[in-house]
Amino acid sequence: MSRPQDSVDEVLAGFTPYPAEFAERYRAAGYWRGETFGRMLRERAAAHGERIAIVDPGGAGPEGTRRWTYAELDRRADRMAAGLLARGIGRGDRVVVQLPNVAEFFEVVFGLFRIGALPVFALPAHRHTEVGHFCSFTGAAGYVVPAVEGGFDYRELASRVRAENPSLRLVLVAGEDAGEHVRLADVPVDGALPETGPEPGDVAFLQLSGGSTGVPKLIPRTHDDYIYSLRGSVGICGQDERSVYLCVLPAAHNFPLSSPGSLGTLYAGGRVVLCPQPGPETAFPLIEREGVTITGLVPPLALLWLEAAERRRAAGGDPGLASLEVLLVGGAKFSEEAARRVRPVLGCTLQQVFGMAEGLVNYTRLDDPEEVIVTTQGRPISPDDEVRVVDDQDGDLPDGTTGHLLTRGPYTIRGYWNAPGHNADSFTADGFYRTGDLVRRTPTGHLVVEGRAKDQINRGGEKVAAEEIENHLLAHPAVHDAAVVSMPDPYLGERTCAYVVLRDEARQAPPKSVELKRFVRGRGLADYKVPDRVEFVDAFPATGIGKVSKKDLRAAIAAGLAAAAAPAAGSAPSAPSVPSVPSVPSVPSVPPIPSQS
Ligand code: AMP
Ligand code: DBH
Repeated sequence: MSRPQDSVDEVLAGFTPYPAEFAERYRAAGYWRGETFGRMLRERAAAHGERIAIVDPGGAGPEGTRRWTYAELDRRADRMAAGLLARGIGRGDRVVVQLPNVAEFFEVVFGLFRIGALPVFALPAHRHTEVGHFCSFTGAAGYVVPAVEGGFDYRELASRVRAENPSLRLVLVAGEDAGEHVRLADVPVDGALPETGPEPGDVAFLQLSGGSTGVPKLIPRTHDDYIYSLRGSVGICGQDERSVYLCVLPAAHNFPLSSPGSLGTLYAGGRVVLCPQPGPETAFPLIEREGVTITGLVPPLALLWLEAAERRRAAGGDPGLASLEVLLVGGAKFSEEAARRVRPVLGCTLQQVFGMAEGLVNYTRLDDPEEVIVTTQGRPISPDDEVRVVDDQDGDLPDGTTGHLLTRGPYTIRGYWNAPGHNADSFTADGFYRTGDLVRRTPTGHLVVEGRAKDQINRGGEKVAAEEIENHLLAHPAVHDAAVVSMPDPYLGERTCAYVVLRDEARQAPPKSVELKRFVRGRGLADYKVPDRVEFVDAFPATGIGKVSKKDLRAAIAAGLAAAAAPAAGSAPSAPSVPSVPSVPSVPSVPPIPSQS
């Protein structure tokens, strides 16, 4: 068992600090005010003790609803903190938190904040491969799960992960039957907490990157920097203690956590209502019953909500959204056409948000002209967010020209946690984060997301790193090579298409697409990462220097889908099934990379 000081040192060793002159500047400007999450909750409890902080509707109608006041959340966080300490979790320890949208999420996270242990924010969709990586890579001491959720038994996953990770001392289960693990409800105790909590400049938690590499990278965020982004977000989104935020997306994701999200809402002294299911049939009645004023959605969900509201109106009903003032949409590009429908159909103001767990968050402002709201992805929170739009050689481009977005600022990390190799690629020498996004800046300083240079598929806000999936496909005995690309999709924006070259020996009895999908799922990956489509080709098209041309692969699948969707002349307009996409022209062999001489 590592002693607390070792854990603190380990966290520090993986952390790239803000250079001193920047830290001083951010403090002098009043961005970093020396707050910590533990003290923030204490202060809110002192100011708003009897106000409701968290509403958890549970599964079973209004009578099952739990309502925690600020005073109660504060007391629960203290008792959880004391209980965790008593069970050997201490300052600097990493604890993987994989909870659905339940009140316990906040009890655990604030309990951890209070003792300076670091939540590692896993998503409910993550499975053995991802969770195993988070635990081993962070040397996690604890892991917190629900019992069974969405038909999946997280206790079994935890048993397996625990057997493989000697660092894992404590598995906590939010549920009645913890199996061989410890019931979360048995942890809280009355007990003294250390006099000195974490410092404002300490890493508060590790957030996940959607990533573009083989395994997800971890993002260290400090109390100072994250709380500044909350304060900025709360102001921009017009939140105060009257705000009621509906947490629809998985609570641990950076968007619903902080933009302005549940933590921003608590910062403002408002009320967080947890939505157990994201669909309109669950969300609309909750909005009406709880008087929800603000929520955040990814584009595919926003489309679902728009359709549901339109349908109810068309049937002479009322969707019951009168209390809703602001709808944030982000995580992936929201089409202008859909954006235009938000105000007339949902009766609220759209706020586009283009953010990243690494830091920078852009919002359209509530008082921006409607044209700006529907055609841009917003502008940065802070006057000290430095935004550069550059060409392939890092040369600055004029406004209006599309280029790579680089950013540096008071809440953008200077490095991934414990990843010197990736950091050399992902940050410039002077500390700008290479977002991998292609953007254009308008004369008003708003950004328009035009595309992506990183090797990632954005599946309706859920990010899939191509390399990660390619590695899993390559593990299949019949697969010689794999290239995963995006294909257009009217609902999710993009889906994943895996191009596969089979080994010669496998060509006589080639595997079916479904078999490869099943194989990837069987490797213990989140469901959203399983390729939506598999295409077999003899070889990949190559770029001039012999790399796989993903651009050509994307064009081929897009053209194939468009041809399949377009009614052939003289035939019936509906195409019942998508015929197979013409395979990419095969290149005889990949030319060698020219030598540097
Ligand atoms: P992550 O780094 O995993 O937190 O994912 C952040 C990425 O999501 C950004 O770098 C963008 O690629 C994408 N993203 C987030 N919001 C938007 C948006 N409103 N429009 C387009 N892309 C977005
Ligand atoms: O996609 C994201 O990661 C994201 C989107 C909107 C985000 O991190 C955020 C707002 O803070």
